[in-house]
Amino acid sequence: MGIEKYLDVAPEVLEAVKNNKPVVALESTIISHGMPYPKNVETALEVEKIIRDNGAVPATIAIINGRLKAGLSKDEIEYLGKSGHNVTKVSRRDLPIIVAKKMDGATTVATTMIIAAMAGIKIFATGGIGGVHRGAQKTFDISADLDELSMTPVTVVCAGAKAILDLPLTLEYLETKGVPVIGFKTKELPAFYTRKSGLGVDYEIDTEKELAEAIYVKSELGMKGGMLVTNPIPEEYSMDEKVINKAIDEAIAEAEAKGIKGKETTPFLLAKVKDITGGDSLESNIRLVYNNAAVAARTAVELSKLG
Ligand code: PSU
Ligand code: MN
Repeated sequence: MGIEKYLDVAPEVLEAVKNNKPVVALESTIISHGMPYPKNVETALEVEKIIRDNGAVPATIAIINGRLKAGLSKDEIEYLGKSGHNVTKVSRRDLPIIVAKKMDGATTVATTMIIAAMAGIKIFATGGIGGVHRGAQKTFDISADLDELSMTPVTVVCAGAKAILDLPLTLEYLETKGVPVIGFKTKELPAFYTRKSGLGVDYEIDTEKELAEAIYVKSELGMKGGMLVTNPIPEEYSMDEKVINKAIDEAIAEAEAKGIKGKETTPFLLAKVKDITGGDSLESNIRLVYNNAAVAARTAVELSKLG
């Protein structure tokens, strides 16, 4: 009995993986919990198109009726986008329960990595990852995404981490866990809506070919875990630092006042920041995801050449 008992890989994705052709995984919590309908669905479909335009096959990942899915249909993406917060946000700890109960689930970065690895996919594009939350010294709120990066061999291309997190502590945690943090064409950790955070990354890599070489070597060495590629938002879409930081501070204060905790925290903060900035942050968010999808697809193309 193999993993097929639980996992459905779309035919196109299966064919590509078997023949070492480029594939890029995509998460679904960003669709259900990260953006409002219908922009979330439009974005998810456009991201798939960008991946194709850059020479790779997209595999959006989710759980439908308890089946792990690598590669969704348009209807399934539409369904997750429309369901929004009514669909369960599934991180590592939730996965077996949702499968056993034959429920639907939107996969976080952590769970998308798990399912991508099961399907043989090595690269994954998203917007932002979870991290060490501000105040984690007291709350212990550290996203399962970080431990997953230390365990599961999938490279995640993101735009850095949102300042809703404690960025210095997030970098420290990744260092402790042995996760390489790479700046794509930058020495500085990008802060999602803005290109700069004032914090250095471990390494700057300037081409997709060199990214692919690093991924290839890690896998040849049999080292567990993935890598984090941080790709700054294009200049023309980046936000004013003061505006976004003020919105984040307000959102965090409201979350504290309302006693928001656990898995609700990240979706709450994302929605609040969007409301406070009158939708400007959503436009930036969409543009940086497109940018990450293109880099991930081109890296997947280079990786497939290495064998
Ligand atoms: N950060 C974003 N957008 C997102 C998320 C994070 O800028 O959509 C989502 C991702 O799915 C990520 C998850 O894996 O939130 C992290 O949630 P938590 O902090 O509860 O682990
Ligand atoms: Mn958390």
